[in-house]
Amino acid sequence: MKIGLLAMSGIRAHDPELLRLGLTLPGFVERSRQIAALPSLGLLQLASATPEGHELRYFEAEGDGSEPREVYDCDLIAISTFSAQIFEAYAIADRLRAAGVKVAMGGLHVSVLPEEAALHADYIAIGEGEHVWPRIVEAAQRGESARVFRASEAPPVDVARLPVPRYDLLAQRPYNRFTVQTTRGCPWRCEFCASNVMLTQRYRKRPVVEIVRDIEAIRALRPGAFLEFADDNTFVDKEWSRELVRALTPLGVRWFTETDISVADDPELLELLARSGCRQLLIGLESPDGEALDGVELHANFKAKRAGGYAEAVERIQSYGITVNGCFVLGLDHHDAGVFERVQRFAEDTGLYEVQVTYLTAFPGTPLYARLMNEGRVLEPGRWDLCTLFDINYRPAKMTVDGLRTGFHGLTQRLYTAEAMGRRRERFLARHRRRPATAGA
Ligand code: B12
Repeated sequence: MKIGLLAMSGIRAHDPELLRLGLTLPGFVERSRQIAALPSLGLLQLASATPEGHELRYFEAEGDGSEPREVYDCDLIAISTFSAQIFEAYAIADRLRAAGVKVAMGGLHVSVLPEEAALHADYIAIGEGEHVWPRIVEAAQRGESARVFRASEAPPVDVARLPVPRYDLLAQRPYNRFTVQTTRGCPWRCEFCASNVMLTQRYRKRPVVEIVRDIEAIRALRPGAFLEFADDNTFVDKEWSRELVRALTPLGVRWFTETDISVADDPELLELLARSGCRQLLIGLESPDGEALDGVELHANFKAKRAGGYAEAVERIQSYGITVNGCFVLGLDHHDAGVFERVQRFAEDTGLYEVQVTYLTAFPGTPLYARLMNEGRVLEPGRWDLCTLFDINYRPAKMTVDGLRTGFHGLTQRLYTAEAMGRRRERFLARHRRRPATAGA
């Protein structure tokens, strides 16, 4: 069969005022441009699990949500889904099926809403795809009727034995940033998190040699490529982390990842990170105040417990010359209209190199979504296109929707001007006397 892998890349947001601001705020635009162009690792991973004897091609949907014409030459198209673009993905799937092309869908969104997806696709995958994908390919080849495939009904995916993702399928495309996965899952359960934790219950680390193998495959294809780890939380196991970072150092790669604040607890790891080509650590601080974080992480109240030490931890990490991108979720239940000022002050006082602000968002399948639905606080249930992190899809507890929006706009205007960014950079240099290695470099 001719099999097409269709990625829906790019950034999504609808709020017109924020979009207007985005066009004029350097900090916002820069990061969006960098990340918008990432390929779909999920699909490349499926490609490497495809049974022999099929012709494989990788496609990207266009920015306007339309599909390239060549997808209609395929017998089967695999689409990977996030909530924000799900309606575009369904529309493409409907057109493909009307033209007689079989459609398989998987990924975060359809894994939590398979019944909805079944209205648009022939085959739906729930959970990790490596073991169900070959079954889907066989079903399509035999012309089997539509059905749902659950990862839980196949043997568990062993992340210690993943084949190299088929990066080679991207050879003709102008990517210069690639994703590599080093871990799956996260030990924490933040109420709002709609990430890999939805697909896998346990936190799993890959063998360092295999991660290096994957990076070598990228380097062979595109020497000098920038790497982003597609992890939820990379440095949970500090011993394994040190082993990983030691192995990355001689490769001379530039890379970026997401982790939790406990990375600050390990001076040896920080020293290794500083020499490893790590350009930036993105850390979900979520809120400057511990009170607002109480109960947000459902297993051990991790975030609330650590919040008191945030400032010191950020200072320690950055003192090694590693820039921190501190992420804040605006609109938590304890957040009142003073939160915008508090986030800005925190960023100023701690000397955070970079700040990312997004709205609290009720993603389908999350504990937050269930709670807010129960409380009647989800605005327009089913409007998955609002799940962008830059649009509001729920009623905040201590602010109006408009208050949250206006405060957020004001904060972005203050955080992302060229002057504010320059100030953060200068302060980093002055305090740490090291040239920051940035994620864009
Ligand atoms: C890299 C990345 C991106 C890249 C994606 C590139 C791409 N085309 O895939 C870019 C920068 C484009 C991106 C954009 C956005 N992202 Co993003 N992104 C990530 C990130 C960091 C890693 C994703 C990844 O590669 N995972 C690793 C792969 C191996 O896993 P996977 O994709 O889930 O695939 C596995 C299974 O799902 C399954 N599978 C997947 N697809 C299919 C298809 C079939 C047919 C089958 C059988 C199986 C299958 O098999 C795979 C292997 O097991 C995650 C956070 C994270 N740590 O996961 C956020 C994340 C996915 N992003 C998120 C969001 C919100 C966005 C944006 C809306 C942000 C914005 N405002 O624009 C946009 C969405 C735009 C869009 N086009 O839809 C959310 C999504 C939540 C949700 N439920 O939808 C996440 C989880 C971050 C978060 N915690 O909020 N993102």
